[in-house]
Amino acid sequence: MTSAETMQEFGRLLASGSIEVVDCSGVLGPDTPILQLPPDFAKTTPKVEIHKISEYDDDGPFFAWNWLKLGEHSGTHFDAPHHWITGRDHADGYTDTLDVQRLVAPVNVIDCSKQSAENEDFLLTADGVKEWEAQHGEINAGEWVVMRTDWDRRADSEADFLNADDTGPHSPGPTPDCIEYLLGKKIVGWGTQCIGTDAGQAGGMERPYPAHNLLHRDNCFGLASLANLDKLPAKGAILIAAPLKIKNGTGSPIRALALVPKV
Ligand code: 23J
Ligand code: MN
Repeated sequence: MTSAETMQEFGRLLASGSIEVVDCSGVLGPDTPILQLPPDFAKTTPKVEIHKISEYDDDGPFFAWNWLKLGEHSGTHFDAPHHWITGRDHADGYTDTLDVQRLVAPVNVIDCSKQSAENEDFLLTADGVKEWEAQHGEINAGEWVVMRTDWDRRADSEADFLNADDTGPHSPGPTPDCIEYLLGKKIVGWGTQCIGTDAGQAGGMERPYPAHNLLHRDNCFGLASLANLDKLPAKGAILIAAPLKIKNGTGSPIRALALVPKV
């Protein structure tokens, strides 16, 4: 089949619902959990604000619209390579310069929901990924890899979502060897359902913040606060994760969409 024929069939399958579009974003609003940095960082991302301009009233009799106060790294969002110091020299590492061809790609969904329910500090290792590959097939170059933890079920409570105590945040994530292994496979990016791409306790790892440090070093992308990964197959879906084209942007909220074969 030519790509034109495949595309035509693909369009038919989408229109008929044989391919389902699954929404992998959470709701973005004033209740969206926001990353808390240690107190030594005075400047941080504010809560999302939605300000009404008009809604069919004196300020706009036949139109409704809002303006937003919104951090780049708020809610379901994209981390561009320039977000981290290790990625600072990639000219195509900003939201407005990155290669959009990379944003639409097959997605590997590694189900860690059971382990994460048992242990809120669960870490996915390279060996864990290899076990998953033995069961579901190899992860290939140019693909997304996402860690399913069902953490999106906590997203309507910032306290549960951040899950912090005196020892800091507790949420699942990858080990350094996990990210190194995936980068060796030439993935396009790594995503999680938690507040960031790294585990809550990643600051104390032997190589701190491995997802941020290593992914962006290699010009790869991060996705955080993904939703509905329980509705995706382990393999076989295509993920579209596209940031706004913010000038010199380091990230952006996204509407992450997965195309899932149903029949
Ligand atoms: C800024 C500083 C540290 C971290 C982060 C942002 C994120 O997790 C993020 O949203 O990219 S760890
Ligand atoms: Mn981010």
